[in-house]
Amino acid sequence: MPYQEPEFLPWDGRRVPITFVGGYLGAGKTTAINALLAGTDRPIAVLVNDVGSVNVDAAMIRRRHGDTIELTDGCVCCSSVEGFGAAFDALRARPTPPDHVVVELSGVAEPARVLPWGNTAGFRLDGVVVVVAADRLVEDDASETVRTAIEHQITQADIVLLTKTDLLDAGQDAAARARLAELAPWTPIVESVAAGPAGAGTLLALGGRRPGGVSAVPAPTLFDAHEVHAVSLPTPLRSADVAAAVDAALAGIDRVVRAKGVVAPVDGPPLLVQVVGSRREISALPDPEAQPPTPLTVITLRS
Ligand SMILES: Nc1nc2c(ncn2[C@@H]2O[C@H](COP(=O)(O)OP(=O)(O)OP(=O)(O)O)[C@@H](O)[C@H]2O)c(=O)[nH]1
Ligand SMILES: [Mg+2]
Ligand SMILES: [Zn+2]
Repeated sequence: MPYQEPEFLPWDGRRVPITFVGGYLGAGKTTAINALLAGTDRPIAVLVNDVGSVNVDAAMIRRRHGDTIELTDGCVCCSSVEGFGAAFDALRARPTPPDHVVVELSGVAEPARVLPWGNTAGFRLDGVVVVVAADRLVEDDASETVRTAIEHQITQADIVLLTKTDLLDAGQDAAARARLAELAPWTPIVESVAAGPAGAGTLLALGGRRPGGVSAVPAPTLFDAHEVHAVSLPTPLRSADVAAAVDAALAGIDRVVRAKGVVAPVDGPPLLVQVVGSRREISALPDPEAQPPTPLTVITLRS
């Protein structure tokens, strides 16, 4: 059944601004949103869309920020529209509105496709932040799909948040910025270092989407170009063996662009596993009690 927009406006007609945060898989959206939330005590509601059946990101954000709603198992711009509608209904049912709503889109979302939701009853669109990982802009062997996806997303941004410049040398850094300037010459760029206390103001007060930014709503092609798998690691597993087990599990899977999950070794606290391209990060969870283990959500490119 198609989503039915309510006819009444909640909160005496007040409209709560919405910021969409898009950007390709693993670009740093969750990291940036957590930094932004840490830098403000305004009541902000966060909607988190993760394509896997387990919403690792919502748990990561919720641990530090109570007001988090998860949208799981599909991309809100292509296949989880009802979940999106239900989340807005739940917000509208509150007696007091949040100050602002931040939506983390899935890494395969086309931000332009969700823009109409920005003006659903009780809300108004504040803007679209697209998170762009600098290292992706200068990848020599980037797949055509990934390159096109990122370029598409960049053209839909009101503001670009550039991350991972710390991974580049001076020459690569200059090349990444030149590429970005070419792709989005009129789009303001802020950096992840500024996404903390100062960044909250910058990112959350775009003041309404710039008119004319997007001329057509693109077809949802990115989601179809990707495949989502749930991969369980062998058990029991010792902490020292987690990295090797992740490598072994991923070695058997072609064209992995992203993997993440929470692993519970038998001899230590749970570990957060993050894989972006060829880069791997295994870290302790800040508050291990709060999160049960999950299979690895592995996203691959379809060939
Ligand atoms: N070096 C570096 N790593 C970063 C930066 N920002 C994020 N990361 C790392 O990149 C990985 C992915 O970060 P997330 O914030 O989960 O990225 P995301 O865009 O939310 O990922 P998905 O929601 O799965 O698409 C994690 O291992 C982060 O620690 C950055 O500025 N520099
Ligand atoms: Mg995320
Ligand atoms: Zn989508």
